[in-house]
Amino acid sequence: MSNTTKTRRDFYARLDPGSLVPLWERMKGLVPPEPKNKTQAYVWRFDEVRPLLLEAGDLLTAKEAERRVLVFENPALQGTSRINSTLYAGMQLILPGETAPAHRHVAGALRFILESDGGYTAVAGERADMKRGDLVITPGGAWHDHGHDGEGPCIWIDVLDVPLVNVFECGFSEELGEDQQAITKSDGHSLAEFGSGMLPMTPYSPFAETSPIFSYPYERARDSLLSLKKSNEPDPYLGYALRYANPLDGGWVMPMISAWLSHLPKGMATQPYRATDNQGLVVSEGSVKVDLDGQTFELHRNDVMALPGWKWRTLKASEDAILFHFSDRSAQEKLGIWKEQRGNSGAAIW
Ligand code: GTQ
Repeated sequence: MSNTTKTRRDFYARLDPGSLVPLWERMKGLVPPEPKNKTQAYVWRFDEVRPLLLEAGDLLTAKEAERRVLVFENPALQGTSRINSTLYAGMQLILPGETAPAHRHVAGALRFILESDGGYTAVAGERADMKRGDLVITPGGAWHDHGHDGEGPCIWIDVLDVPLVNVFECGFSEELGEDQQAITKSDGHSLAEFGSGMLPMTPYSPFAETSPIFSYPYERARDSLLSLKKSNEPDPYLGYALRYANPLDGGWVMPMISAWLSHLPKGMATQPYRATDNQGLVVSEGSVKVDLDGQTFELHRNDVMALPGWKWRTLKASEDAILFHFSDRSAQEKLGIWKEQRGNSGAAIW
């Protein structure tokens, strides 16, 4: 060891008891020249997860579990309950006659329904049926419970901004003490009031920064998405895409989670694209090949994939595909830090 090194080491050792560290030893890690994302690209196959979730259905009731969910924990983020660096996701099961009791938390949630015949969720006094492909959101702070009046298992994907809330260490949660909250509004009320292209004469925001519409039915979303084909060319980087919007400000559906749908017609291959948001996707229809930094993943109906931010990606549809996407883009945009790059031409992005 050279004398300089030894002198420096001795100096650092004397800083330590005073809770001081020399920035110059940390600088590169602290302020990286470009994003280094810890998330591992990973696929959860529906065919493998579903039987395990049904097994959990035999082991305990939804009420006992409070929420009977298998958490998608990214293999590179073990112990953190995160699907990627900033978001929580899991697959939830409710069986006929069960309820997941009413509770509320600061974290916001979205749910993308995979399988349901008679499942429903109640949010802030309104009930919404859950049907395959519907997006149902639970704004932070809103009471919510889930139930099932129908047949067969009801299965959906949960995405929550819990990790971000916990970075700020401002999470609260509370149980109502009842299986179900009181229903005070008619079914479809929020969609009628805010989601028909019209708005109340005196706009108000029942859920602060989150969209006042809490159920976005698949049928409508899918029709809109596929209608684009009649008059538009697909975006070469994204395919045909529409995002779930907050009608009050035109922004994303939730303040910390973005959600959108894309459609890739059979044979379409997207051009190289990358963005800083931590993403996930669910295959709603068809099959798709995702190439991420040279690694290829084949995804089929209901498979779920974690996508790290800032890695080059292309998508190829082996058959007509509809994908549900979620990410922390909404939070990044609000904080002014989101960036994207379309095409790897080497052009500077900032
Ligand atoms: O349905 O309220 O996957 O509170 C994790 C936490 C679902 C829910 C989750 C939750 C919920």
